[in-house]
Amino acid sequence: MNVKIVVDSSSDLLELPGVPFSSAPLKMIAGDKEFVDDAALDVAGMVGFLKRYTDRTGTACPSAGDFLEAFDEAENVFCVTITSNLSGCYNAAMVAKEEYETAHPDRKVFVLDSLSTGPQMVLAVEEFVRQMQSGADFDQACQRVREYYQNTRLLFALGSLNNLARNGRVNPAVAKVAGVLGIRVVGRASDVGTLEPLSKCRGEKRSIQEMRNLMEKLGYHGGRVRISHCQNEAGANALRDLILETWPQAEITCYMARGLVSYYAEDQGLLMGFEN
Ligand code: X90
Repeated sequence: MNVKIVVDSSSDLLELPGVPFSSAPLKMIAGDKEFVDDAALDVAGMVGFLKRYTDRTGTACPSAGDFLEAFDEAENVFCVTITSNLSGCYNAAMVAKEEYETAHPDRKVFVLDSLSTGPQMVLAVEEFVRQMQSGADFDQACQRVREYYQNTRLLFALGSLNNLARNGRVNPAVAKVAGVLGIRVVGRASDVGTLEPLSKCRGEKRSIQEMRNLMEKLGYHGGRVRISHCQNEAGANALRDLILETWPQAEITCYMARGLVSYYAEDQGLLMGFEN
């Protein structure tokens, strides 16, 4: 059976060694300049450019056609998208699924609305790979990922919510709090896939401590953790080390966010997906 995994670029994944895989890129737009969130994107260069750019900027999700292209000629496609509450990705993927299945009645596309983004999407993809490797068939694997996914969460710590507010993704009043120098808004992806601020922390050290405390409150007990950071490797590593103090067996990886997450999480932002 020929199975392919398709995500959008908010997952921060560029490839999956040994597994047929595609990422449909979102785009960041500043005037007539377009940054395509693919492997060729110079993320640090984009972040630097946007810091100096004072006009309006925005993002755009991939089209149904982009998803169709990503499905390629796979018999079965496992697809995960960023929350449908903040982006058109899920919608585009569902339109592509309809078209694909109509054109090829013997093929199947499963689309998971992550109600989240970044590292929580990574956890879903990794679980799907484990299921396929353990011999589950496609439908079983999709079903098990759905169950597994219910016991995963996303927490974030952001120093600025400017781009989120300016693009209508969070309430401007919430964004104002984060705009105060040195304040990080710590929050989570809500059950309906929106940003849910939980606390305001002064300084990175406190926000990392708060993320660790919140994950425990949310039922974390030593499972997998994925941390993506925007130009903040030190912060990601500090969070990892703090988690390991209490849960030395935890399996944790840290990595740099790609374009879309960097655009919205902004400089120093941290996102953490974990099993609870
Ligand atoms: O379609 C588009 O143009 C993309 C819009 C994406 C908007 C949200 C991106 C959020 C990125 C910020 C912190 C974590 C948020 C949790 C989401 C439920 C990262």
